[in-house]
Amino acid sequence: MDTPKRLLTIQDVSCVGQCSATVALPLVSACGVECAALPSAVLSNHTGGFKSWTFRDLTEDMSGIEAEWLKQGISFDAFYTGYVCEPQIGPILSIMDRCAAPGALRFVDPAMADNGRLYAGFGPDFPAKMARLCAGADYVLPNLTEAALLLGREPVLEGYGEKFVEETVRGLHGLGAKNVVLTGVSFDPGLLGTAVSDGKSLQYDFNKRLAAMSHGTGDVFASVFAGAVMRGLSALDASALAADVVCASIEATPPSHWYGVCFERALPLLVSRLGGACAAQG
Ligand code: PXL
Repeated sequence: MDTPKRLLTIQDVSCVGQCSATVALPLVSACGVECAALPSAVLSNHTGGFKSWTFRDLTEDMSGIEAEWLKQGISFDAFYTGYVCEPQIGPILSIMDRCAAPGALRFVDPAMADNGRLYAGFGPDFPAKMARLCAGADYVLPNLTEAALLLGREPVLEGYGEKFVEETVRGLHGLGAKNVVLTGVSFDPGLLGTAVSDGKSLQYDFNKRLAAMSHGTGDVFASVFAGAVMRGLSALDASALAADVVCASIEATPPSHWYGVCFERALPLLVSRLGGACAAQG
């Protein structure tokens, strides 16, 4: 029997809110990949729509945890970062450098903004700091707002064409990212999709646009994408699977459930799709 891959996710634990680590742990696990978690902070709930929250910064624990892993020879086949704060970027880069198994992959979701705006709590100079993390990424997964901010531009959310997407993707490669997975792309009001680029070719995947706007869908997407790539799917196939899981999660979420998506109800779909895809690869 082969040894399962081990991925380390580094992002906050929002105790309530179905985002970050509480989404990554079940979804990466459902992909058949071991998911270790380094919480960057603990919040009572996420900052997107709740009126208030508590926030405990865990930056100062990071170097001790890293030292312990080095002492024990613990390493990871992949790293997946999400919502993190500026002081954590240096310690995260150190962990990625020193606790990497040979060939370890880096998935960076620069979770900091959506719908044209930074999340509460991030200042205007944060995107430039996040760009440091993106520079070493094997896969960077911004939405359109995050991509613009990483490039020091005003977000453009509608009225653009393929040239704009190509130029944005080129800019993200210019930061140093090997593969770019740009989410929230739309050329047709009825369709919403993803642009996937390895720096040589750019491909698109589109799904029907769903009416509901939902928190945490970026985290669902990135978690499934990272897990699926670790299971051997191509970036385009992983992206298509992640988008299908996001759509199924949104469709399974009642309107009264405003703070996240009911991704739990899409777990059977994920397991069956990935099991089949990976069995077919041998
Ligand atoms: O889903 C992104 C996210 C993650 N973590 C925290 C957040 C948000 C979005 O608002 O507030 C704490």
